[in-house]
This record gives sequence, structure tokens and C-alpha cells, in this order.
Amino acid sequence: AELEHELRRAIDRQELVLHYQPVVDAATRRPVHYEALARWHHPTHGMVSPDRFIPLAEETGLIEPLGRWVLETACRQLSAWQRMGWSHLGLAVNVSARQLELGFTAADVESILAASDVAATSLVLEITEGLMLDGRAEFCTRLQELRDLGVRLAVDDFGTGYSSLGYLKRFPVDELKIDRSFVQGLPDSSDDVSLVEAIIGMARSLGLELVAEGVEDERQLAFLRQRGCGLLQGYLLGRPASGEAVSELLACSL
Ligand code: G
Ligand code: G
Ligand code: MN
Ligand code: NA
Repeated sequence: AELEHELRRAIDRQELVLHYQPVVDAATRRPVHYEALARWHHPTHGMVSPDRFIPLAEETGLIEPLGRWVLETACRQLSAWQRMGWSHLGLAVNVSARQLELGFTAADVESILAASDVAATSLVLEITEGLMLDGRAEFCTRLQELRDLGVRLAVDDFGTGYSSLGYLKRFPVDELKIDRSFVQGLPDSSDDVSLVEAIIGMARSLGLELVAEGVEDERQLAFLRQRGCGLLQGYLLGRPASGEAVSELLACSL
């Protein structure tokens, strides 16, 4: 309860910050977009993990203002990077089911994009697979409205949900993010090899863009690249870093 109270004030007190992790082109290793990841620097508890405060924010409804702040802040950052010369760079932002239930609409996204002068096509919204399995028509409509803006939709943590893939037909998604638990064992685990090859084949035949998460070494990268996974994310390619740190890096590699 105390943490809830503090989370409520954290946004105003600027205790929340965004870190950014690159998602790179598998062939060139150049960043295609950055995923924004929320961090809470609590004045006495130190770093509170999003695995802890995002669920709290969802339970209490605070995810609504928090999610809005995340999107506004990340879009402002992207706009600065684009003006710096990285005009084709994009941004990925995590969106939770609760946010959409609490009235985070396509109109909100549209006005935030307009305020930061970012094109809808520069934005990927990542939605966890569990949410897709919810299957309610209302939810499908919400996603369709977002996509009609020109925003791209990604299924986050793909493969960790249940076995029903029917939602891929019903929901208007553009991209799958292979969960890092499947990438970890590449290329030695024959189970991981089979699963990842199946996901790659499926994404290709459905015309979906594919991102592999959690790429930590060159052997994983070589495997994914050879099999035709287009985009890669993970510590090997870049750890999440502050906006300032990423700005410096981008300035050096223009
Ligand atoms: O960055 P890290 O690996 O610690 O993130 C842990 C989890 O928190 C991930 O599943 C990530 O998707 C989630 N997360 C991080 N930032 C946000 C955010 O801004 N909004 C939502 N909904 N989830 C986030
Ligand atoms: O659920 P989501 O995919 O949004 O979570 C992203 C989280 O994964 C981030 O919190 C980030 O810190 C973490 N992450 C990113 N790259 C790697 C990696 O290579 N290895 C591990 N173990 N975690 C990673
Ligand atoms: Mn994500
Ligand atoms: Na994930």
C-alpha cells in the first residue's frame, strides 16, 4: 500500500526514467528502433524493477497515467533523435491490457504523436501474448483502431502464451517478438532450434516481421541470421541505456 502511494507520486517527482534498448537489423547490426523500458529510481529503496511496479500499476489503475507518461516521454526522445539525423529510426513501447481497458485509446496515441511530431509509422506498440488470448471482440476493435492510425503492433513474449494461435488470424498484428527463453538454448538445444525454426517459418508465411529477443552471443546471432530472422535484440547488440547515453552513441554513428 505504501509502495502504491509512492508510485502515485513517482511520476511527478521524476523518479521514473526510461531506458532504451536497440532492436537491430540482423544483417547490418544498425538500430532500426529502440524499445523504451521504464525504470523507477526510488529515493530509499533504490532501483525498483518493472517486474514489480508494472503489476502494481496495473492492479491500482496507475498504469493509465504511467503508460501515458511513458509514451509521451519516449515520443519526445524519438523526435529528438530523428531531428538529429536518424530520420528513419523508430520506437517500440510496451502496452498492457489494463491500459486499453482503462481507456487508453487510438485518439490518445494520435494526439501524443502529433504533439511530439512523430509519424505513426515510427511507432511499434508491444502487447504481451497473454493479452491476445483474451479474445474479446472489444479488445480486437481497440487494436484495429490503433493500427488504422498507421501504428505497428507487435506480439511481445511470443511463444510463452497458450497453444492457441487462432488470435494471429483475428488480431491485426505486424510483428512477433520471439521470447528470449527460446533464444537462450540456440544453437545447441534441439528443442529450441525446432521451436525457433517453426516460429520463423510461420512468421514468413503469415508475412509478419520477426524480432528475436535476448540475443546474448554470436552463435545465437549467426543461427538467427542464417534462418532469416530480420531483427535482433539483446545484450550482445546493446543493453538498455539512458536516453543521453543512446544520444551520444547515435551522434557518433551518424
Ligand atoms: O526492462 P526489464 O527487462 O526489467 O522489464 C521487465 C518487464 O517490464 C518487461 O516484461 C517489460 O515489457 C515490462 N515493462 C518495462 N517497461 C514497461 C512499460 O513502460 N510499460 C509496460 N506495460 N511494461 C513495461
Ligand atoms: O517482456 P519484454 O520483452 O518487454 O522485456 C524486455 C526485458 O528483457 C528488458 O527488461 C530487458 O532488460 C531484458 N533483456 C533485454 N535483452 C536481454 C538479454 O539479452 N538477456 C536477458 N536476460 N534479458 C534481456
Ligand atoms: Mn517488450
Ligand atoms: Na519479451
